[in-house]
Amino acid sequence: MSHSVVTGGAGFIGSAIVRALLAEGEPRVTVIDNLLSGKESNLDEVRDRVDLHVVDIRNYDAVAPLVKGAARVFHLAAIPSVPKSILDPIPSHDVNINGTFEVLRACADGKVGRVVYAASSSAYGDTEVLPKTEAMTPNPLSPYAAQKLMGEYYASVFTSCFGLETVALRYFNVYGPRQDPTSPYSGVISIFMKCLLEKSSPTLYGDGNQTRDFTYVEDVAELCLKASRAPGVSGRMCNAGNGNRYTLNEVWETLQRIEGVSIAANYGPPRAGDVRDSQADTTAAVALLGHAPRFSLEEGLRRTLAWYRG
Ligand code: UD2
Repeated sequence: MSHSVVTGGAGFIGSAIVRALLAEGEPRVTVIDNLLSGKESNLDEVRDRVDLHVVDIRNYDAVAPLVKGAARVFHLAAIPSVPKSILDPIPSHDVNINGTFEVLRACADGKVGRVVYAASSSAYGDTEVLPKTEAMTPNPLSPYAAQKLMGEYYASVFTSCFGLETVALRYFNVYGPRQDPTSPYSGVISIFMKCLLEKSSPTLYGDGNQTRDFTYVEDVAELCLKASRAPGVSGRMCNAGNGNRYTLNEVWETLQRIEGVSIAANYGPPRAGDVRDSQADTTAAVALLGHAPRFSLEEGLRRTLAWYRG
């Protein structure tokens, strides 16, 4: 067997990786997802070429046979969200750390070719210097950031101690079609999309001048595939961002301009655990993995808006 597996493959980013794998020529893709936040409908267009297993990643006995002998495993299954991890840290600790450990253990035991792990830019926390480079000392500001960082460390330890090839990619605020806007923990751009179409005001936490390196989901999926086959990178961590940064105010203004509306935002207190500024240095990803993001923020926002409208 030399199949590809995506944990969290029914999620917004995971399903983009599934579609990218199939577009690249994989005949079928195995998806592991407990459908807690993932949705089978995210796989609608490719459902006949996906083997979906509704399995929790903490269940080693269920995961092990599914990853055994896989050429590559993309590990995205997680409980995301900085604020959710502060309000209720136990579930995300269990899934993001213990679940990741079980996936890595199953992959090592099953002689998987390579694991690509979805790490998070939140590991950097607040830094005086921008853009953020991989050599910077991590400074997690929330349980979620600490959990995702632990996953990176475990991936690298599985490489050095157990011979499992791994690459960790620190995602920088990924957005795009299929991101679920319905929870208070949803990504800010999905919330903006919902507000724009409902003609309601979003609430910006703080002054709205915090910055993010918003990265279009297809660019991240493409980079994940590159990371799964690049030579000489096992055990490494790389930024997976676009390389830009925009304030929330700028993003909301851009969306209003695209839509031709004027809707003032509301402002609320800053959010606990929030990072102030975030921007990826993409030098390593370009040099080591051939990263070549294709979507400007405006183009990504236009495509995302078109999807939500549909
Ligand atoms: C973090 C990580 C990101 C990813 C994500 C997963 C950083 C810099 N980024 O994203 O890489 O791992 O977690 O969940 O740590 N906001 C509002 N109004 C809203 C919602 C959000 O103002 O209705 C603000 C929020 O306070 C923050 C920004 O928008 O300053 C982005 O928030 P987010 O929840 O979309 O993502 P973030 O940055 O926590």
